[in-house]
Amino acid sequence: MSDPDCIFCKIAAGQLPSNRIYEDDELLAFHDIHPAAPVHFLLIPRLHIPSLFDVDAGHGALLGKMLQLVPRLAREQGCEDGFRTVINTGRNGGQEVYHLHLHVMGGPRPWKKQAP
Ligand code: DGP
Repeated sequence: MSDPDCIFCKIAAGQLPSNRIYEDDELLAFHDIHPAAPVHFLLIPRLHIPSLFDVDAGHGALLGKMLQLVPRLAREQGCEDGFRTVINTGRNGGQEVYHLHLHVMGGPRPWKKQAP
């Protein structure tokens, strides 16, 4: 299920451009448009889940697949010395885009900006 007003659903559908680094039938990863680190990409499910608040037991396999994919993609993007993962959730969590996404940030420190 997708939301026609959601920018990440549009990116997943190819209706908006993105710099993709991975995709399969359930997940998509692409570079963040405002990188906060030398490597900064987002991993999203194609399924429109607005936030971590909306996750339930039926999403367990999908979330597990996302987490399993993170270290592989991080290594492929050059984060051999480690990386940071962030899921901003809700207004007080600083979430800006209401389609569940996992930030992966890494690369040589110090990073120029405060990470999201
Ligand atoms: P947040 O919801 O605060 O966890 O962060 C949303 C992130 O999404 C933010 O770092 C910028 C990024 N972003 C927003 N719009 C676009 C877009 O159209 N393309 C890409 N590649 N990234 C986007």
